[in-house]
Amino acid sequence: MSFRLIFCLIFLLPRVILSDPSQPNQVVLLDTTAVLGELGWKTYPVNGWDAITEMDEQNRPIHTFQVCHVMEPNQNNWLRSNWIPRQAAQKIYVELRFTLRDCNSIPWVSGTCKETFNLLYQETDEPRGPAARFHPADYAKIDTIAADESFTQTDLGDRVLRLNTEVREVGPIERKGFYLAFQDVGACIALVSVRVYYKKCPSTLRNLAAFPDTVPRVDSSSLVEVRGACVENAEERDTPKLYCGADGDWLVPLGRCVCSVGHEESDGLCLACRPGFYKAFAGNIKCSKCPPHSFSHSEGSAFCHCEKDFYRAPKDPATMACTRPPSAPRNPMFTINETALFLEWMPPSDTGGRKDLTYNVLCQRCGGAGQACEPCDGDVRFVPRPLGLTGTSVAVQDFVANANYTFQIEAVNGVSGMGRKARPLANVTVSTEQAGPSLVGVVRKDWASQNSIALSWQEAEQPHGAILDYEIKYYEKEQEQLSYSSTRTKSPSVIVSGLKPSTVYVFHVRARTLAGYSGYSPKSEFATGDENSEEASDQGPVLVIVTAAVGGFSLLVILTLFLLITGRCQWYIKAKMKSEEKRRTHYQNGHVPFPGMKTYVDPDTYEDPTLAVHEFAKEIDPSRIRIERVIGAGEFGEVCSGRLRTPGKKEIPVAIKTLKGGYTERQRRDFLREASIMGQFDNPNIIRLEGVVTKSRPVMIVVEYMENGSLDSFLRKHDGHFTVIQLVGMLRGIASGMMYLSDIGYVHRDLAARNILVDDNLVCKVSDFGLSRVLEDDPEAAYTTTGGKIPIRWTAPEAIAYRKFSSASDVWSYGIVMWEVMSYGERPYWEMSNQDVILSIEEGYRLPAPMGCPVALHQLMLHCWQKERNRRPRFNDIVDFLDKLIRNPGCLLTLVDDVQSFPESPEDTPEYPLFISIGDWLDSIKMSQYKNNFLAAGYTTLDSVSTMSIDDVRRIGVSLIGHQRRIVSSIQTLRLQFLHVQQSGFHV
Ligand code: ACK
Repeated sequence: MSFRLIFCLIFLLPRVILSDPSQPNQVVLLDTTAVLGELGWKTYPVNGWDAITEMDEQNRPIHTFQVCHVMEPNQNNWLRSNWIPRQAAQKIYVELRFTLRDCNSIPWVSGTCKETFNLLYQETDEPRGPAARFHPADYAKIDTIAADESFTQTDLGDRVLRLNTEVREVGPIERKGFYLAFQDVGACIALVSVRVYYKKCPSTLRNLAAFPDTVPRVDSSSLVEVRGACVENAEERDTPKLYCGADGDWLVPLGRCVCSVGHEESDGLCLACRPGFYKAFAGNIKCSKCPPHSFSHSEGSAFCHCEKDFYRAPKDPATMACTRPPSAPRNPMFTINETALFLEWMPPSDTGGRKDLTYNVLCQRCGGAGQACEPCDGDVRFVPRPLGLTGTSVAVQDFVANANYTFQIEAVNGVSGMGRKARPLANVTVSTEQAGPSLVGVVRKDWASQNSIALSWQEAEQPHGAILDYEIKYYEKEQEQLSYSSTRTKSPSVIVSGLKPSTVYVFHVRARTLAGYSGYSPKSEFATGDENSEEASDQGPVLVIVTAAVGGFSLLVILTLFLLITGRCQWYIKAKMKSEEKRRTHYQNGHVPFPGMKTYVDPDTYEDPTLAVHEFAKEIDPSRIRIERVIGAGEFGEVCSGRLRTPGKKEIPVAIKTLKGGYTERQRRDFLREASIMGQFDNPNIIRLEGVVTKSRPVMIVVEYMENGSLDSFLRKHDGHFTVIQLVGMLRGIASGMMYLSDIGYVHRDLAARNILVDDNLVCKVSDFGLSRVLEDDPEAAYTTTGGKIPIRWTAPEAIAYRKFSSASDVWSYGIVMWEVMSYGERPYWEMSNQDVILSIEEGYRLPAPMGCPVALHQLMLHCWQKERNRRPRFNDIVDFLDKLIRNPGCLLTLVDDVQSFPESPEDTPEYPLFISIGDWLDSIKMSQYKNNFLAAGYTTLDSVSTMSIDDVRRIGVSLIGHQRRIVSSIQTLRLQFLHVQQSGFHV
């Protein structure tokens, strides 16, 4: 009995779609369902497998192969495909769809019926000829295929046919092609379809890069790295890459391309910008509309051209609108007094659309009637300068009496000079009509030493009023064109010091009255003496002062002068002598401690840091500590307050710093480093270490308790509550602690009010030790370009610039702490950015005196902030000075607010910047919002502002106390500046 018929009847299944063309990561090598003609597969023996081709409803063939010799034993029927070219495949997948009858469903077949068949393959480089014989042994077995589902039985006892799908991988395939073979050993099978494919990662566009079709590796765990090529009008940012996975999926996109200039991304491609738009930079940004006053006519523009009469400065970005030169300044005005001429104007009505507006003032001096005008050249002096002014005013000094001056004020911006338009100028003509003094008489040399020359001269014959002072201008004869110095004196003689030996100098003298300056006397040339000069002994009181200043004790000299002038505090001279002597023995060649004084040991020099802790800190049994409450959070863990019991002693309050759990070895070392440092100190103004807990958890550092916490928050909480003497007492304590540290060679690096602790008797103690860790910890510390973190506002410029930390840089920080204390915890430099702080210090700006600050203290601050670090006072100078102030509180009565006259400044008095407009000044103290209040109240010049009292400031509408304080502090400094300008010599 043949089962073929039975089988055919049950086999007629609906047509199944066997291949899925929407699978882009498969390349099909063979799909029997898609073959339209004869398949032409071979069978061995010919009557084993049967090829049946039916037609579907669309008249396409359905190729099936059947075999069902279940009744006969020893079946060995082979079906072999045609030769299948491998193409790029390294590994192929064979997907079989078939039905298989279970032997139980066929009567009388037990023993011969099978339920599996074998799948085999053979690789060859070319198809075998038609005459080639079939050798089963040439085929390698891929797998024995069994049905997942064969015929199953329904509840009603009917059998339902199920289609099986099996997929097998074969690889690596190395020859050019292969045959598949199906071996039947006695089963009842219908092979409905065979699909052979390999996998690939299909070509794709990703991140504006194109990736080609890529065949995965045979080894499924390794990926193929593929480099993409940027699409047209795109350029590489980071090399675009994708990885092709074994299943034909792209993985891990890296790098990218971006659209080039003039092009923007759209649907994965880079399209040209439309006319009227531009894109100046490569990047995945959209094209932008041309900025105002510019246009683009073509597609793909990288920039827009400026309209007529509009320009771009060389550094203007393409994104900026085109701009034009400004119109002329408006309403030029002048005011004149005896010594200074102030020019003021209003900004131009058209700034040209730019912000970089500056002004140039050109000066011409005109003689009497009919005489031609000529450039003023170096005759007059402009403060701050004649060119590149940012404000709308300038002071003109040193003009000659009885002359006519014409000033041309020009507004300039970044595109001035482009195009060919005439320069718009505003003109002011000023006549200095008052009669100035006539020339002084002949200048004589009285004597000369190696470094000084004494001069005298006859007073002007026609002074036309009281001589206010004389100005002596001098320069090295050889260096005439390069620079000159000047000095002033009230009497008709002077000793000019600081000169080079054996050098010829040229001197000019001129007199000043309320009406202005006389002309300069004719040149007088005098030489200094050489080393053997008999005149080489410097004498007289002025010389003593000069010597002292040159000796580097400028602070003391200034203060001496100041205090002498105020007619009090004679003790200071003695103190100065003692302090100088002490310093000479103590500080020669840097740090040399007194004999017997211990020197600080850096714990980092210990190979084993634990050893350092135990050398300098006592181990405390934790049972002696009682933690009461948490008072703050440190970087390493909580800071608590509590009590420490010591046998035979009174229980004492302590602060306990803890190291939180889960720390690393490095954190533990950094945490304990502070104890190793603190344990070396023994001074009433340094926080005292009681001991450490290292042998149990948590690790702790126990220090004395300071009832009032950190100084900055303490002062802010008690704003205005203390007398000046109390504040000076606190400062004295800090200076004394710092003197101790510098004496034993420890540089703190982070001295600031936040790192000072205060006890309930207002005693201040220096805390927060730990070298670099301190800075890591400090929220104020910012990274600098030289590396490392630095609290910029508290740090000396040399430490910021090249990490030159020293006791002298600690002195700078101490000056800042003084300022914090005197301003009750105000933030140094207010809201200025760190960068602005660095720049303004570099330009010579220093913090003004806080409101109510005694002159002597602000002077001390200024000396701590000397740029030259060797000129700063040492901590022992500071302690001595503060001690004297405390003993003579009368010296603290002169507040900066009250200063009406200021002593002659020595050469090293810091220079302050001169603000010329109210706007500049308010900008510099970040109070620009009040500009209109000043102007509306009639304060149009800084001169007038410098006379304002705190009541005036309140009256013009500054209601916030902090702002009042900041403005008044700065007004005090302005006052000093005016005095300083009027009274000091100038260096050009
Ligand atoms: O400003 P404060 O009250 O003072 O808050 C901080 C907080 O712990 C985190 O450092 C306070 N603090 C630190 N050390 C001590 C101490 N020895 N005595 C009292 N308070 C301390 C500090």
